[in-house]
Amino acid sequence: MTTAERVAELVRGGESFLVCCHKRPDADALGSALGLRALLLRLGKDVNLYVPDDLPPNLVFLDHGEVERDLPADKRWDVTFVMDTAANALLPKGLPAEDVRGPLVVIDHHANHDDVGDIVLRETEACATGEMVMDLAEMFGLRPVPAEAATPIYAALVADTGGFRYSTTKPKVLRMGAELLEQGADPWEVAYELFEKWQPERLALLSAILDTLEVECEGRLALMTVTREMLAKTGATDDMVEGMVDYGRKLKGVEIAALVWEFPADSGEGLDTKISFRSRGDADVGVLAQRLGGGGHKSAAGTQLDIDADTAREQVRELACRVLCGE
Ligand SMILES: [Mn+2]
Repeated sequence: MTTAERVAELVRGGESFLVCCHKRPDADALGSALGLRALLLRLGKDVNLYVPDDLPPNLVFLDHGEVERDLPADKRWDVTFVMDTAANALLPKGLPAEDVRGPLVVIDHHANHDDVGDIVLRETEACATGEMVMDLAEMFGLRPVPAEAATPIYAALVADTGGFRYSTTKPKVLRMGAELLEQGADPWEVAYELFEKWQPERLALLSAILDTLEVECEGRLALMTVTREMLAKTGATDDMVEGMVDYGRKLKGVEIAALVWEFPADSGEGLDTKISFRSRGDADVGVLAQRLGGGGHKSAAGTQLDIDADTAREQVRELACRVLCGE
């Protein structure tokens, strides 16, 4: 039996399901979770969609009251799904113990991952976890997908393909996009909510970040920094940093862009440094991030270090130059 068939069997045999996604959800995590919830409801199942974190402002449009911030007490689930999650550290907080939640089924598309989950359905070729939800819908005989699944799954595909631009945008993905539009997704609404609709503080932050841009390695590496001071000065919030690293990659000739981001430490004391990587071509930033204790995809990855931003920037510079130039 394939893993997909095993998952289908668990769905057919179960009655109550808990669906969640990784910490600090992005559009693919939340969209694929909402999509799976809609499918399970169509199959007559009982579903709770649990996301304890605040939704970033650009994803609020996806939630029409489906998302539960707290779990009902005294309830048990036959199976728990965690969407788009590649690492134990990214499991949502407050996930119930195994005797309450049942087996943990991970649906994911990250090539770099640890051993999270009891049953792992992972398609590293999929452009998004949302694409895998479309394949599950097919198995359940739910294609075309129900209207209530269309917008969240469409958002998942659009976000993880950078607006159907990345090389993961296979013909199959565009056919799925077409189906989702036919089922009611509004392409401009989704694109505007996900990528535009910037507050003035965010544009001011972009301007400040661009002031920190340095190009190294004969124009192949772009380095940028966000400090707490820059956030305070511009009035921007941490979720506005999302996507800023892409600006480094826009520069002609840049193969790797890195954004070094001062971030309140997980311990609650002092500052950590998050690093986001983007790659344009052959360079594998997933491997680069892994060497710094993180992970991700070949073209988009990240890590978190408990050192200051300047030291982190130096480490990134050294490591990325070695990857690019073999020095
Ligand atoms: Mn994803």
